Amino acid sequence: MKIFVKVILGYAVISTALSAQSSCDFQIAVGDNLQFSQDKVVARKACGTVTINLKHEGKLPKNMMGHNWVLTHAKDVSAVATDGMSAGLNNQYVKAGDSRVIAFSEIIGGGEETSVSFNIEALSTSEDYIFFCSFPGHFYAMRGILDVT
Ligand SMILES: [Cu+2]
Repeated sequence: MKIFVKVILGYAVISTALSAQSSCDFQIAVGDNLQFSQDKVVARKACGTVTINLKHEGKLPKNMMGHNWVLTHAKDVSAVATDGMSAGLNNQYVKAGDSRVIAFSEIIGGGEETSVSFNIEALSTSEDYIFFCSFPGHFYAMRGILDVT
């Protein structure tokens, strides 16, 4: 009986880990350079809500090497990043009320973490979505694809 309980518990732990991984929750790391730890996120509409956990593993403060996670349609990246530049750090380098922005996190510096959740049901499986960092000058290098399935 004891063994049986252990097996059941073990299975529950493993299946919880697998479902968390496969995945409506994503871990993305950044550092003191212009790079996300992954350049592609594949997320399922069935998730309903998707959460991006962003962790800055570097040392530099956010006014020097800040990073965030901003999601737009591919066609809007440059315009949103340009408008974000003049919005300033206090606005997370995102223009206030920018309707082209699907989701964005705050800007974080070394040692900090943040997360952003968004509804994926409204997104289309046939469109191209890009995530990028809107810190001035970063969006050229810091970007990746959000693939909606
Ligand atoms: Cu950045």
